[in-house]
Amino acid sequence: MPFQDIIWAIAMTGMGLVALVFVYVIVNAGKAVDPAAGSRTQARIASLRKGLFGLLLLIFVGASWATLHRFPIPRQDTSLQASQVVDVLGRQWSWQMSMQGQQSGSTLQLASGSPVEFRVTSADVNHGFAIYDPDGRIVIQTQAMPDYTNKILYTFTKPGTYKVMCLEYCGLGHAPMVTSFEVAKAAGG
Ligand SMILES: [Cu+2]
Repeated sequence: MPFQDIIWAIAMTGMGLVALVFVYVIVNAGKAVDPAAGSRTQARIASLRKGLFGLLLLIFVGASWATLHRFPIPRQDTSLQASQVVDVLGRQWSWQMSMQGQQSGSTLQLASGSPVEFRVTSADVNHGFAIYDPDGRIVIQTQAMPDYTNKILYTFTKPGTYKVMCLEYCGLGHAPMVTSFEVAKAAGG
């Protein structure tokens, strides 16, 4: 069954249940209520409400933990202790990436298996710094902002040629604002 049909079936079932509740309420609206049965119902509703609140709380905490426990943004106010540090400067319309100890102007060479800290900033307007793996999948991204440095941390596992593209429209030369770098297997790693 296609995914959309499953969602459709779930939605129709849910709407059907709501409609049934409406019908039940309308049919029973005119009937006189036995006071004892009324207070029993009140008590049942109160305990149901408590249970539902507990369930929602559990779902909220569980979903928050599941989606945030590996928060992808490292602390910005301390040194990240990465063995490889790359300074990234975006400008209209090119990327300048440099690592200490490597000749500027040549293609950046990184090693896989150990964390790389990218310190990303901009010389003019906001740019979006995004790294794509050799298969064209985005692996990490952050904003390149003037007068501010955003730090991101990433450990490459796949050797190959990685592409950097701008993710925020920054003027006429935005589309070709592309560069690349190499990731090689670390010696002995
Ligand atoms: Cu751009």
